Amino acid sequence: MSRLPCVACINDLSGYGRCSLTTALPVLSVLGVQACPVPTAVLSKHTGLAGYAFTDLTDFLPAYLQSWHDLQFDMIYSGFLGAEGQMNTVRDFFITQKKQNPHCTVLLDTVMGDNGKLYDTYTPALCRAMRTLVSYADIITPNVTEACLLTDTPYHGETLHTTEAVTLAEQLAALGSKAVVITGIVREDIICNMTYIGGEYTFDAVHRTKCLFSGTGDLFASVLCAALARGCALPDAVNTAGKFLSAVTQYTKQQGAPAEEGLRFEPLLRTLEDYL
Ligand code: PXL
Repeated sequence: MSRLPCVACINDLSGYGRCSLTTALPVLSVLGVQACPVPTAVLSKHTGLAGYAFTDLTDFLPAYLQSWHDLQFDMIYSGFLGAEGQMNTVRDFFITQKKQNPHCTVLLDTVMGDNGKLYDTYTPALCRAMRTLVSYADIITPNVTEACLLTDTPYHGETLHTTEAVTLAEQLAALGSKAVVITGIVREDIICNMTYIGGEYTFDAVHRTKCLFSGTGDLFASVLCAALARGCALPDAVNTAGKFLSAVTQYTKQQGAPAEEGLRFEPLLRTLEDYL
């Protein structure tokens, strides 16, 4: 009996605002990948929207993942973490899954902030813990803000020259991840996503809309994850994610949607397979 690729998705559940699990689950499903959610926190809406209610699920996480000890995943996709105390539980899950299945790929989206600022619930201790988690990952997908935070590099905007991007990628790889994808590097009229593996780098350029919608990184990482789970090579998966994000961002801008409501990916979801 053939089986579908199966991914454990460690992320928060935000009721409103199109980010984290509400983005990951439909994207993986539409590409025929089984998505198994591991909620790290429940929020009524994402932290960029005023007055959100938040429950951290740190205490529930060990029992949740322990109950999966007999399951094997092709990939683990980890995103927003609710608190510093979750790091060891998540790390142990990476380790036990890799022991059971050496081919299990860990995609760590190092969600911490954007535009030079930390997200509301992220503390310096949580950022330090994220840095430790990087050493257990196969692929990390920091944006420019997160790449700077992880490497203690002063942040001076989303524009990076090639030499700066390569230096950041080298420093990130030195933290222990096999591959690094730095997302959202700004270059006048284009946005570049840089893939760095084994000392080699490629830049993948897409159209820049100059609008920053909430959950953009989550949509990018979710498409990347689904493409990888279906067997795409990393540079191809980055290309697919970049092209789809560009189309969705242009569509959302045309619709005049408020940035904090997130990307209107729903009407384009059924076209996602065409970008592979
Ligand atoms: O898009 C990243 C993200 C994920 N989860 C929550 C967030 C954010 C960004 O604001 O608030 C809860």
